Amino acid sequence: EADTLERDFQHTVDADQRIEPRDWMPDGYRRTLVRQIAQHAHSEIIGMQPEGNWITRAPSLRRKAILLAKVQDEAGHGLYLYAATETLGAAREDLTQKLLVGKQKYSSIFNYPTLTFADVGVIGWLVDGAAICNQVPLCRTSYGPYARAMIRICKEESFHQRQGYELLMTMMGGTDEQRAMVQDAVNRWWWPSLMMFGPPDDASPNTEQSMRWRIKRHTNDELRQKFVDMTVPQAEKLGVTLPDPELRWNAERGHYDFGAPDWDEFWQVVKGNGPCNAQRVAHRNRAHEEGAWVREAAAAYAEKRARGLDR
Ligand code: FAQ
Repeated sequence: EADTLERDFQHTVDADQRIEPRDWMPDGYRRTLVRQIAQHAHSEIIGMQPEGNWITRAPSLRRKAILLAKVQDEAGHGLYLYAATETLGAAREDLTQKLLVGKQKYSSIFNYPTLTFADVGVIGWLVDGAAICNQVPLCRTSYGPYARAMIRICKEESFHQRQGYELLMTMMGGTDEQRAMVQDAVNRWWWPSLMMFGPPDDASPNTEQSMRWRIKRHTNDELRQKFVDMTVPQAEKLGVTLPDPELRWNAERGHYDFGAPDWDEFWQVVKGNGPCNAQRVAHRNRAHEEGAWVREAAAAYAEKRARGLDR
């Protein structure tokens, strides 16, 4: 009987139909989804820190309002994604705990510092750009609640990407010093952005099975290539140089050739040894402790309401 269930499941997936929370699914499929979606949710929540660092120092009221709204959107994305894991039977408290003690990962990209305001623009342009490349195909992922969450998230991400690009365009039209700030930020964020897509396919243990289950719709290297192809013309228009001497158009392939990121650095960051890993996790722990009274008050209120005492 288990065989029939598994066969029917794969049939549904192969027919490009969605798997819904009450459908039978293999344990490995459920585990992989909880892993990937939780990691994605944690990335949104930790990802609030690098840009949050600049909210109090934004150069104008307009830039401050925009940045506040973007960072709030990221909190929202984290919440929808945690809700998607709950449909798989995960408990949000448990996932939060695993993030706080370093047992679950979040994206490597958020372990790099934001040194100037140009970093805010470059995060919008490159980091949100990479996020969109990776996430648009996830709107067609086989698990229904994840696919549906991705539709709204992608709409907001493309708005974020445009605000980053517009910020950079404005800075590039400014002084020499501002242009140098943008170039410096691009130099620092380019390679980490390429690493967001994960290890090369031949070093990616999860890709093959995730493709068969149609959780992932493209491999890590396919999406990285797509990102490079999309970004090079944007860099030219902006007037910045991407820091890769091997980057050039390959007419035969119809794609840009590009150099390899430093994969040792990537694994170091993933293992917790990046420039800001300790700071990011410590900050999240502090925020969690400082928010304890809010959780207690909300739980007390919910209990009171359940007993009908608020009326
Ligand atoms: N960082 O076998 P694979 C955002 C881990 S966008 C850290 O290839 P998989 C928006 C991987 O987990 C960022 N760890 O794994 C935003 C696995 O370890 P595990 C979030 C990484 O899952 C913008 C191991 O390496 N986006 O937040 C990374 O098939 C601006 C082997 O790798 C998503 O999460 C990495 N870069 O493919 C917010 C998208 N790459 O778990 C604020 C959804 C790999 O076995 C500001 N996720 N690892 O212990 C995915 O598409 C996939 O999970 C991949 C990795 C492509 C990231």
